[in-house]
Amino acid sequence: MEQSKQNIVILTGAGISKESGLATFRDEDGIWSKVRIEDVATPEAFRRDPEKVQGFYNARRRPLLSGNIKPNGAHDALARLEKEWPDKAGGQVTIVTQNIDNLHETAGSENLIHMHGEILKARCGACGAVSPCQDNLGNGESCADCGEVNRLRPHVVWFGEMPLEMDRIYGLLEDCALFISIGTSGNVYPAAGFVQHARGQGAAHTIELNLEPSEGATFFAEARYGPATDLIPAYVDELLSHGIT
Ligand code: BV8
Repeated sequence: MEQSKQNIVILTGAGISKESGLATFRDEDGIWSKVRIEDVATPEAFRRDPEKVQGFYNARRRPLLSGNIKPNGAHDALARLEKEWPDKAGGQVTIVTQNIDNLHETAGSENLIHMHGEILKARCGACGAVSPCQDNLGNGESCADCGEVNRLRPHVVWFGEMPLEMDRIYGLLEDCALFISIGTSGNVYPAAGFVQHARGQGAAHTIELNLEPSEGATFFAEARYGPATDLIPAYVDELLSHGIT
C-alpha cells in the first residue's frame, strides 16, 4: 500500500492511564501481581469460574462508572493532535489502544481502535450482540437482543482470543509515516510486534514514549523516558510545530 506521507499511528497501553489512577499490569503493584492471568483473563477461566472472572471485571469497571477517573494530560494531548494534525500535515492520526478503559474517548479522541475490547461494553455469549455495560455483570441479567439470561460477558479480548480489527490495524501500520508507542511494556502480542510491522513496511519513523525501556525498546528508532503527562504534551507540541523529524 502506497505509504501516505504523514499518517500517524499511536499504540497505547496501561501506562497512559496510570496517572489517571488506573493500575497497570506489570508494574510492581500491577494487576498481575495480585491475580493470575490464567484465573481471570482467559476463556477457560470464564468457563471454569464465571463468577470469579465477572467479579474481576466488575471491580475494574466500577471506578470508571464512579466518574472519579478522568483523562490526564497525555490523553488530552493525543486528542488535540488528532484534531490539529490534518491541517498541519494533511495526514490522519489513529490511536490503537490495548486499554479497555474509556479515557481516550472521554478526552475527545475519535479515530480510536480498542484492540482488546472495552470494559464498558458487554457481549452476549449466545447471539454475539455487543451493548453498553454500566453495571455489574453476572447477576442473571438478560441480553437485550436475544433475551438469553446469564450469557453476558465483558466485551474484552482474553489471552488466547483474537484481538479486534487486526486487518484494519495492519493496513494503518503499513500506511503510516510515524508510529508512536506510549505506556506499554511490549509483553503482549500481537501489539508488541506493531513497531516491527510499521518499520518493515516502509520508512515509518518509530518512537517509544514510556516510563522505562519496554521489552521492545531496541526496535524503536527513537525513545524518550518519563511520565506520560510530561512526555506526551511536549512531544505533541513538537510535532505540531516542526512536523515529523
Ligand atoms: C492472540 C484485555 C492468537 C483484558 C489483554 C497461547 C495461546 C494464544 C496466544 C498466546 C499464547 N501464549 C502467548 C500468546 C500470545 C498472548 C501473549 O502475548 N501473551 C503474553 C503474556 C506472552 N497474546 C494473546 O493471547 C492475544 N491473542 O495472540 O491470539 C490467536 C490466533 C488465532 C486465533 C485465536 C487467537 C490476546 C492478548 C490480549 C489479552 N488481553 N487485556 C484486560 O485488560 O483484562 S492484555 C493486557 O496486557 C492489557 O490489554 C494490557 O493493556 C496489555 C498489555 O499490557 P500493557 O498495556 O503494556 O501494560 P503493562 O502493565 O504490561 O505495561 C505498562 C507500561 O507502562 C510499563 O512499561 C510501564 O513502565 C509504563 N508506565 C507506567 N506508568 C507510566 C508508564 N508510562 C508512562 N507514564 C507513566 N506514568
